[in-house]
Amino acid sequence: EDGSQGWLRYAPVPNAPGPESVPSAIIALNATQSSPVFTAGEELQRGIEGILGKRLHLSATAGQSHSAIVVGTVDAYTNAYGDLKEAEDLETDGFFLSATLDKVVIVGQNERGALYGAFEYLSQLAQNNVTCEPLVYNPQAPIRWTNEWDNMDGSIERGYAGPSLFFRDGFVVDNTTRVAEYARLLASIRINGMIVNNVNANATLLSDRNVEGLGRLADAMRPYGVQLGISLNFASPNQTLGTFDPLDPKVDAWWANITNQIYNKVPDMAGYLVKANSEGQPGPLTYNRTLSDGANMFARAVNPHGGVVMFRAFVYDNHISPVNWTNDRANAQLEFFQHLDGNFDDNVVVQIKFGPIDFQVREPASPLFGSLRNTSTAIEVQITPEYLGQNCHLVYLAPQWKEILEFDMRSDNHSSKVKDIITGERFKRPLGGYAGVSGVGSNTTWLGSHIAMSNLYAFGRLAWDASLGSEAILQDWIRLTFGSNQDVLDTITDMSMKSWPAYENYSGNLGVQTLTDILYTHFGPNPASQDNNGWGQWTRADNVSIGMDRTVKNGTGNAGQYPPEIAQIYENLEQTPDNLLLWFHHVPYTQRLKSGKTVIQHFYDAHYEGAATAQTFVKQWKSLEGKIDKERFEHVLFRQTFQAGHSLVWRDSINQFYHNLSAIPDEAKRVGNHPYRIEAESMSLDGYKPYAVNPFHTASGYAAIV
Ligand code: BDP
Repeated sequence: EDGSQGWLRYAPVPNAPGPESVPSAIIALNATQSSPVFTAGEELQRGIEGILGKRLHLSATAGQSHSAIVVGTVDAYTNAYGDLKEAEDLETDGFFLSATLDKVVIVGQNERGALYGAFEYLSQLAQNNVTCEPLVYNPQAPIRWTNEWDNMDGSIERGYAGPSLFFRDGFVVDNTTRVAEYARLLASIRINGMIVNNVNANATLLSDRNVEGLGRLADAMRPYGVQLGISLNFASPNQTLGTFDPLDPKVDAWWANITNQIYNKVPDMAGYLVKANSEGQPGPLTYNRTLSDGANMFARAVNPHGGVVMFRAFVYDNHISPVNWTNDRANAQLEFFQHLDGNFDDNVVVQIKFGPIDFQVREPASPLFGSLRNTSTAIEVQITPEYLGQNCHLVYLAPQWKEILEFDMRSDNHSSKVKDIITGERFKRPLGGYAGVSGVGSNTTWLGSHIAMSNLYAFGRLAWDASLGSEAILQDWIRLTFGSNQDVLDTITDMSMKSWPAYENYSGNLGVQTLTDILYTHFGPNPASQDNNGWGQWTRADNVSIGMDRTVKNGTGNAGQYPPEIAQIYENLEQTPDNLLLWFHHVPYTQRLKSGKTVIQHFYDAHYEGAATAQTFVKQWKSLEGKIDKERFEHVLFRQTFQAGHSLVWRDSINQFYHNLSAIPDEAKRVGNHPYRIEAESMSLDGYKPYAVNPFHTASGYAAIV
């Protein structure tokens, strides 16, 4: 069990009804190999053989549907078998599934939908839970894409699972076997698009050889209905034209031309993703053009081909002065985008990170969701936990995403949940959806950790249906990944559901941000780096008080960027929920929370609680020995042991840092008091010497040994 099959293992199911519980043949109503319906037929054959040990006869001929599993599009099905009344309820990518003992009907609105239906049926079989009732399944959002941050040299930005599946040494790879396997996993969770290269994009992607290569990647993904898209470097035409001004007709023509060339090789390309004027990347502001001028230039180029432009709202200057207390990076998105609402072409979607800063352990929903009414939007989340332990810690993220998706912006004093805004429903937009930064690499586990795959799985499930519960999604994933042993199910559920709160407890509390090293690694504690940096990720901690004052009254005004009902809550110290207190307010360490504790005592206690929870994960996991295959058991145990240790480093360094800063003792007298502990540098060990660690608080006694 090396993880390469993810949740599509098709392992035999104990106590499953016998092979007689499925029909004896499969009819897949399309014989073309690159068609998702053809894939669906093969997948059904493979899956049923694995789960029930029975190899079904597979054909593309619309024979006798009795005693068969029939899979196809509405058109193919009705041609062969006559009308299907549920067909009229199907939306793009949707499917109808009806499973009885002697006949299974899987009909997709399109080819992709048919494949989704096959995967759904297999998932139900693998969980021994086939739904008897015929049902129509439709997606809530049209855009359900992953964003791969893969670089042309084969490295992956914020990826923790080895080199890229797509690129190597500046070029698209030749062997696309694992690209197809990845597309298979994505299709099973109904992801329909994939941006294959980093948002910090390189113009060399557009060379003839690489455009040819993109065609190869798309060919590998097409049988799974996953459309390829690419990130663009805004300044790409500069080398040839000496300019990249989006209003220069020459530049426009350059993009139209290269776009035509790409569509020549990838006729079904999903579209472009653009990071402009952000963290040193070029963009339209370089020429005093607006961001919408920039976005629309690409929109014009892809429009004739039916493509979409995802234009990122993550626009900010990463050299802002920490000295000026009215500066606030959290304000940037609204400042850059609000006045452009309505100026974007119809095939542009503004892609907004879930919070106003950058994937922190706790952020409020980005206020931009509530204020763009005439622009299509998508939410961007990170499946790769850049600030959340980088897959060396277990952090199940669906509960965090759900909090944002369920958040009600109260735009115009009406229900305006983020999940209804991004589907286009709330503001009646034609497009919208989800982008998940995946971090998948060539490691057999895909993400570098078996147990982190719940996040990739949950992303797809929520992008299809945001009303699903985090725990229900998780349990489907556990059953598919580890089997249906009750102890395994209960234990992994318990660990995973406790994991985000635990991480928040031992990292940054009360909305203060994650408190990782901010300058580059984003891993491990470094609260000192959270101030005086140009990145605008500040805690404003001094020796009496902490937190960013984002009120309109005294602070940066960020609270006022929300629609009035929400603005009033965040403006007001008493009404702001404790878990966002320091996001919106600057308060003394002695400020009382709603719980009655002071801010500083909450910090101390939470760090002890969070680290204590991480210790229990090791014991919990060990209790599964023998109930999970050895390979995955050992691998996860290693990671959990690391997390347990690292959570102590987190606990002590954060507590010690604020203890030093505030000089307020811990009521329970734990902080700075570890009589049982012997520092490594106080021991003698041949061949090693003490080494002063930077940042100092990443080692309990300021030193490590090397
Ligand atoms: C930050 C990452 C950086 C990305 C950037 C982005 O640290 O690597 O390039 O976001 O999203 O979180 O563009």
